[in-house]
Amino acid sequence: MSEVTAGLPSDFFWGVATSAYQIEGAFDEDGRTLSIWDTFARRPGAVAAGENGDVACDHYHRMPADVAMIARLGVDKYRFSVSWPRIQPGGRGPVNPKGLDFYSRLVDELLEKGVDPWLTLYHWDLPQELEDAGGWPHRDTAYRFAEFAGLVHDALGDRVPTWTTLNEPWCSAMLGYDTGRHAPGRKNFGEAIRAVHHLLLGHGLAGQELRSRGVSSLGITLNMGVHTPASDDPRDVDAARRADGLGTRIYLDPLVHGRYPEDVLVDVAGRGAELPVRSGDLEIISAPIDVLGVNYYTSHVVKATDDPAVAEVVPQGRPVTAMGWEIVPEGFTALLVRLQRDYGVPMVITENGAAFDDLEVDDGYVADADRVEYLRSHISAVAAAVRGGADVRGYLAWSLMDNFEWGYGYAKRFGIVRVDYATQERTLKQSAQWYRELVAASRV
Ligand code: IFM
Repeated sequence: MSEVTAGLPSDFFWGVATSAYQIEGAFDEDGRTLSIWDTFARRPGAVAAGENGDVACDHYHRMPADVAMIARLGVDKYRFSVSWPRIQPGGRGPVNPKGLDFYSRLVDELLEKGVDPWLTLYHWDLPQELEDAGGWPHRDTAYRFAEFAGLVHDALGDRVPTWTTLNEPWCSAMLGYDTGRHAPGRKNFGEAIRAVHHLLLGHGLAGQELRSRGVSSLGITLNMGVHTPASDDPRDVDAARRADGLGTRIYLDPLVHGRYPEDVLVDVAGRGAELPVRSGDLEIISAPIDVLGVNYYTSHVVKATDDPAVAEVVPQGRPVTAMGWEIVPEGFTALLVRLQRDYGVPMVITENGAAFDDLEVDDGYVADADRVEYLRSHISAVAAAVRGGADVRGYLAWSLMDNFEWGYGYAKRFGIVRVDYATQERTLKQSAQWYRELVAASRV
C-alpha cells in the first residue's frame, strides 16, 4: 500500500465517472427528444463560445471502445448517467426502445469487461416538455421522475447493482432556477427553493420505486465543501452558517433526519421563499439510503456582505485549477469527517478531479502533472478522513475523459483521458497512467 492510500480498507473500490449530456452527443438520434440543456445551450451567451452537447465526445457511437478504455484503466466501477429524454421522450409515456437499448448494451459491455455499472438517473437533463410544464418548482415533476426510475429499473435492474437518484440537486435548483447560470436559466430564488423540495421528493419517490423492485444499493449524490468564516466577527460566522445551510444541511437534514433545519427555514422565509412541504413528504424523503455520494472540488472561506443573503468568498492565495477553484485537499478530509459525525451514512466519493489547461498531445503523451498532484493530494485526504473515522467505501474520479463542462463548454478539461474534439481521438494522460498504477498497487 502506498503512502497515498494508507488506511483505506482492503475492499476500497476505484472508478471513473461521466454523465450523459456531457459525453454522449447524438442529441437528436434514435428518438431522443430535447432536454433543458439542449435548449439552454442554444440561448445566446448561455454557454461559452456558443457550444453545446450535440456531439460532445460522440460516446453514443463510440461506446464499446470507450468501455474497453475504462477496462484498461483497471478500475472496479464506472459511474454514468442515463439521458431521460433518450429513454422516455418528452418525459411522459412509453419508453423509447432504441434509447434504452443503448444503455442495455453499455451495461453488457461493462459487465463483460469486469467493470461494475453504477447508474445515476438524473444528471441535469430534464426533458424540455417537463420544464415547459413547470420544471422542478412544480410538484408533478417529482412524480414523473419516480415513474422514469421505475421504467429504467425494469430494463436494467437485472444487471445494475448501484443506483443513484440525483446528481448534485444544489446545482439543479440553485444554478438552474436562482442564478440562472445552468439550464433552464430561470432567476427566481423562490422557485429554486421549491425545486429543492421537489428534487428531494423525487429522490424519495424514485427510491420507493427502486426499493419495491429490490434495489439494495441506493443513494443520492451531493456536491459539498467546507465553509469557514473569514473571521470571528459574528456576521462572518453567520455567513458561513448560511452557506452551509443552503449548500449542505438543506439536503442532508431532511434526507437523514427527516426535517429541514430550523435556521434554514428562517433564512429562506427572510428572502420571501418557502419549502412547499406537504404531509408525508419528509417520511418519503428520509427513507434510509445505503450510500451517500460525495462530490468534492474545493472549499471556501467566506465573509459577510451588506446583503445577508450573499456571502463573499475570500481567496486564500492558494493555487487554483483552470476553473479558478482553490485547491484545498484538507477541506475534503474535514468535510468527510464532519459528514460522518453529523449524518453517519456510508459514503463513496462519486466525483473528484480538476480542470487544468493541459498541454497538447506530444508523442502520444499528455503531461498533466498538476492533475496528478491534485488527485494524489485529494486521495490522500480521503485516506486521512478514513483514518479519522469516516466510512468511505470508494473513489470515482471525475472525469473519465474531457467533456462538455456545462456553461464553460469544451474549454475546461476535467478528463484523465484527453479528447481531441476534431478527431474524437482519446489519449490517456499522465494522470490516467498514474491512476491506473495507483489502482493496481492498492490491490497488492
Ligand atoms: O462536470 C461537472 C459535473 O457534471 C458535476 N460535478 C462537477 C463537475 C465539474 O464542474
